[in-house]
Amino acid sequence: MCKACDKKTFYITTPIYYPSGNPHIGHTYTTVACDSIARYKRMQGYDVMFLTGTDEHGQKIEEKAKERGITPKQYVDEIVAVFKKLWEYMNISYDRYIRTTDDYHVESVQKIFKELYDRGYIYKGEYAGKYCTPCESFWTESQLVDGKCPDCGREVIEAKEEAYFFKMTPFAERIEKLLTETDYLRPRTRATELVNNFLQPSVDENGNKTYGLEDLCVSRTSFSWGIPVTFDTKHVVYVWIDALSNYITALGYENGAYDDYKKYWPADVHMVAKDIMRFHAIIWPAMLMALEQPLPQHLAVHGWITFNGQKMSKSLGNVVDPFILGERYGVDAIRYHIMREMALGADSSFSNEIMINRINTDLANGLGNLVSRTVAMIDKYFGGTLPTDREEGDFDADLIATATALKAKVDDHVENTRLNLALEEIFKVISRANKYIDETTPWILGKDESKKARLATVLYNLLDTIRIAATLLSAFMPTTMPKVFEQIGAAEYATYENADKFGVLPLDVTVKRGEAIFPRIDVDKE
Ligand code: ME8
Repeated sequence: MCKACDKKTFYITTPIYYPSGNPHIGHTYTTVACDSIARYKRMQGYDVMFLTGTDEHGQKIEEKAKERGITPKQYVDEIVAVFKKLWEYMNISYDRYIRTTDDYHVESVQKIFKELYDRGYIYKGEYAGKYCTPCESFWTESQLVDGKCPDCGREVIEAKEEAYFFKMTPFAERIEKLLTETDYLRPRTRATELVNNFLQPSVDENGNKTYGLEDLCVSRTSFSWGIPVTFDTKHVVYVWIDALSNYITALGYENGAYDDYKKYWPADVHMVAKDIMRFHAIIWPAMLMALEQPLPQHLAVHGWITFNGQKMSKSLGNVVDPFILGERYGVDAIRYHIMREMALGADSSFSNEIMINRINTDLANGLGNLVSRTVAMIDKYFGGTLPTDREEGDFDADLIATATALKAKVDDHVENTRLNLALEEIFKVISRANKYIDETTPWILGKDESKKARLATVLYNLLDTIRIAATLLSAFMPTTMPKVFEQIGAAEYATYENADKFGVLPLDVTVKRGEAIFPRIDVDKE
């Protein structure tokens, strides 16, 4: 709760992405999904903090910069500019952008590292293990798949060096409970896999529960592009303590750059894909437990956008460029498509054909057609302004009940990060409205002078249903919905508060014909 304004707060984060290559449609998915939730929450009256950013340290970046003969900072600056440009292009309403190279973050991470050391949770040891250079990940023998990196399937090398470690076992039992007994992890079905693969609980001969959870290597000496450990400067903080801390340093934890920690922490939703689930499900809670800080409410884990069955990724080079898609099909159509296709927890295979069909069926034929038919009929039969006489008839009650029940359903799905289902519900109402046109046959009513009041009622019901659907959709498709409001004469009435009420538009509403909101894509031409 914000003390100054009495509003409930809502804090949502994307992962901070590696600027080791340009962003693709996978990064776009997570960011667009968080953006839609942030917008929905703002619409509901929450004081929202939506954080995104970039994770800029590490060996891979150091190497890439070297190849190009520039400094790592110059290298990341260029790519960060592309990330920011993409988020602007995709209409992402983030409130704050953190770069792990920002001074305040560096300062906080150094303090966090020292604090964990002083509390006895970080100790010095030696690391020997299998290392995947492209993924910057150490693996144990048992985690390898056919002797190769379990994330990218490539060769690993033997590596050994002095390193600091973070003790994980003191937190294992609490983490197991967090994953299996609370609503932290979404979907919960992933808890078993995490517990078995990483916590590895077992009962010893004396009946005591033990865990096979390994300590985490948290410093490196083999490269220098990282945050130096203040009390042992040949070490740099290694990836996860640097990266995960962003969620609190961006609010001002252990730094003077911001002062929002008390207001927004703990986070309401961290959204990530399954590749970094274990870090957010196990290491992040352990770090917070060690620092004696409150734990985030929810970790929402989505699957991967795949292409020909493989994860779309920079290192595999099979990426789809969101700028190109947006130019071709429209930013909101892309936002809609990726959110509609991805079910929480499952992968979603990217295909142009599915995307075009989806855009044509739902957006052009479904919503676009509903708006243009309704507005065109009001123009044709009433010169653009409805008369105020009304006559109720068959099918009205069902349409109105369906439309007014929508908000509660969408609220529930957004609350539980099921964005595909939220969109599915909205489009059921749009289909219901299109069916209502077939049931009430306004073109026949229009031929009969004595049916004018009935015709006005039918067209009004359509407008008010569109208002409800478009209001709820405006969090997902923020560019095009204002155009819908404009056309249906709802600009001042399209509020969240009105989204479960019917009869909100004035009886003598005036519509304004405009361009097709979602033009149909010619499949053959494509
Ligand atoms: O892991 N499908 O950065 P990263 C869906 N810096 N989502 C995808 C995706 C795909 N094919 N590819 C990427 C890192 N993503 C760390 C994170 S957080 C403290 C540190 C999205 O650039 C998805 O959100 O590899 C995934 O978790 C993230 O990008 C990984 O981004």
